[in-house]
Amino acid sequence: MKKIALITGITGQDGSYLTELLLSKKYKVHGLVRRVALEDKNHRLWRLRNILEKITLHAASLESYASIVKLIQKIKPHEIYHLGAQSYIDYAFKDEFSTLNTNINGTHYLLSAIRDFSPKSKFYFAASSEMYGKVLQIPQTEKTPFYPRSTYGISKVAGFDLTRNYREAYGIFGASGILFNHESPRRGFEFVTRKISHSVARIKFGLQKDLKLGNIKAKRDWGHAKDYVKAMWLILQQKKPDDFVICTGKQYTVEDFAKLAFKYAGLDYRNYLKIDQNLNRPADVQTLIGNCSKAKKILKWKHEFNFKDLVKDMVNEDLKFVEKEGY
Ligand code: GDR
Repeated sequence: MKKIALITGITGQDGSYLTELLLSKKYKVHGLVRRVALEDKNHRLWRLRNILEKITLHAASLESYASIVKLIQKIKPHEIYHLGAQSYIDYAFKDEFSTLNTNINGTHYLLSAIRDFSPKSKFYFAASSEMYGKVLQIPQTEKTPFYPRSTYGISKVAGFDLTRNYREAYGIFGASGILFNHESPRRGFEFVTRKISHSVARIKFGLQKDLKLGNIKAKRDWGHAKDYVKAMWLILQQKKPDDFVICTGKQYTVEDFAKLAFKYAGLDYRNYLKIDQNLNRPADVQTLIGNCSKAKKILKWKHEFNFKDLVKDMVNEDLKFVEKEGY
C-alpha cells in the first residue's frame, strides 16, 4: 500500500521540494491549501505546476479546527508535514496578532485532531532557528535555550513545545526539525537571499539601478532547501520521535551573500549596494550558526550544497528567470 502524506504549506518553497521528494518515494501526496489558491492556480501554485496532476489539493484552513478534522478523517495520513505558517519576519512585526493566531492555533488544531481522530499519524513540525533569536550559546544545538526576537519566533517556540507536549502527554509521534535558514530559486521574493539574487539579475539586464538592503551585518547559517526537505522525511522515518537541528555549521553575513551574488553575475557589488535604514527590524537576529551532529549521527543526514553552490544556483536561475519573464 502506498504511504499517504499530508502537507500544510505545500505551495511554498519547502512544500514543493518535499512533494517532489515524496512522489519520488511513491507516496500519495495531499496538500492543504487556502480556497483562494485553488481559484488562482497560475499565481499561487507556480511552484507545483509540473506536478499538479500527481497530487491532491484540499481547500481547508489552518484557522479552522473543523476543516482540519474533516481533512484528517478523510485522508487518514501516515505522515503529516506541518510547514504552513506566516513565515516572513517583517510581516510578523506588522501584524503580530495574525502571526500568533495562525501559527500557534494551526499547530494546536492539527495536534489535537491527530490525538482524537488519527493517533497513528506521524507529525512533523517545522521549527526554526528563529527560536534561538538573541543567541544564548554558540553554536546552537537541540539543548540551547530559546530567546525569540519576534512574534514569529515566539509562535515557533509555542509550536515546538506543543509538539513535544503532545508526544509526552499523549504518545503521539510528534517530531520537530529546527531548520536554519534554507533558500533556493523557489524562495519568496521578500526574503533577503531571493531579493538579492533577483535584484542582481534585474541589474544585469538593466531593469534596476541598485539594491537596497537593511542590516547587512546579520549573520546566518544558510543551506539549500532541497537538502533540508530530505531531513524532514528522515525525521519521520525514525523509530522514536525526536527533535533535530538541521544546518550547515557555516556562517556568512548578508553582505557576503550580496558580494558573491554580484560576482557570479560579473558585477562589483560596491557599485550597486545601498543601505536603507528603513529596512531594519525593530529587533533583529544578529547571528545564527548551528551544530547538527545529532542529525548527522542519528539521521545520517548531511548537506550537499555549500554556500557558494547555493548562491550560484540562485543567481543562475534568476538570470534565466529575468531573461525569460522580463521582470
Ligand atoms: P530570516 O530571513 O529573518 O532569517 O528568517 P530573511 O531572509 O527575511 O532575513 C535575513 C536577514 O537579512 C536581513 N536583511 C534583510 N532581510 C530582508 N528580508 N530584506 C532586506 O532588505 C534585508 N536587509 C537585511 C534581515 O534583517 C535578517 O537579519 C527566515 C524565514 O524563512 C523564517 O521563516 C525562517 O524560520 C528562518 O529564516 C529560519
